[in-house]
Amino acid sequence: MKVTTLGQFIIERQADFPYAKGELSRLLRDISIAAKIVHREVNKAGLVDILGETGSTNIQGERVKKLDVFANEQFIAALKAGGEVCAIASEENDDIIPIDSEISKNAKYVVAMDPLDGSSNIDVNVSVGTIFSIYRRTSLSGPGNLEDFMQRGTEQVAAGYIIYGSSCMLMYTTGKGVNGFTLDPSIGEFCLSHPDMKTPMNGKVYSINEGNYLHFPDGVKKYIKYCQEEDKATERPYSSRYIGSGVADIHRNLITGGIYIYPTTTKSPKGKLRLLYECNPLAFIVEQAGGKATTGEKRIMEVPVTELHQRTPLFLGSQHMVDTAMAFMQQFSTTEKV
Ligand code: P6P
Repeated sequence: MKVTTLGQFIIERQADFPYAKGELSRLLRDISIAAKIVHREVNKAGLVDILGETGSTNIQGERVKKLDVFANEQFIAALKAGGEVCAIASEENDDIIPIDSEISKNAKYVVAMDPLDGSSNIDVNVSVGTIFSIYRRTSLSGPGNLEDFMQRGTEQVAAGYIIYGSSCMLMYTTGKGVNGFTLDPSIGEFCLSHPDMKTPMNGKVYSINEGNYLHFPDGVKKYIKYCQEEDKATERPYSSRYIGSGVADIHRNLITGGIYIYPTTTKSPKGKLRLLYECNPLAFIVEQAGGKATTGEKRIMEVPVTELHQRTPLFLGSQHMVDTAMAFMQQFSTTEKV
């Protein structure tokens, strides 16, 4: 079977962008380099001397960083070295990271990322992921600024995620479909394994932390009960699958069909997930695969971005399931006043 590496694929697809001079291609390559380094460390996390606890030191005598800090540093370093971005926003950093270097002086892009989503699962050997979103800068020159990130999800140039699971996969879109690549560690290359991915219009899996049930909006409570009813015609009850690592739940649902919901709760009155570097990139991917991503009321990618770490409720996955959940929200959406 012909092996197409991520690098080959990006170059082949560069023709999709007549004006592209290779910057976006190089940017995606920079991300994949960091992903390979993070994959190597995540895979070893079970070993005592590198378990993600700060304060311990590894055999080189370096202070061992928690893996999410390590991942953050790797992606920042790779993006800085690549010279294609003028600023970075990260879940790990309160403020944006402006990049002001000679090689980045003509950079056209900014990257928003969650370097290691679900990192609390590392110590129990559960899959985790990196989520990234790429925008064209709106500022004219010099280091990027906060305004460069205050763009709706519809303005994304590209988005994707890496899942560090039983295999390491990189999924991305530039607005012309979704393609998935699996890392072949024997050659150190991401190889095309899921060309032009499409998510089923319907599914039989719902993913939500039902521990928060009491504090969900009524529409969500009603939808959960709908999922649990016996009804052969619609193949209910559905299965409840919740890993607690969003990238893992969403990746599974993308392939099998399903819905992931993180609604408002008492603890998270605006929802828990972050709009800029979790919900918008995941929404871009899922929409490009034929799915849907909303706040329960409106399209995620049309929500105005006004703060770097802005939170939003998220209903994401198979189109018919999101539509049904939204219908319940519409009918009963007395979001519990918190
Ligand atoms: P809870 C991880 O922290 C995350 O952002 C998502 O990846 C995950 O689905 C969710 O939060 C888990 O949150 O409140 O259910 O533990």
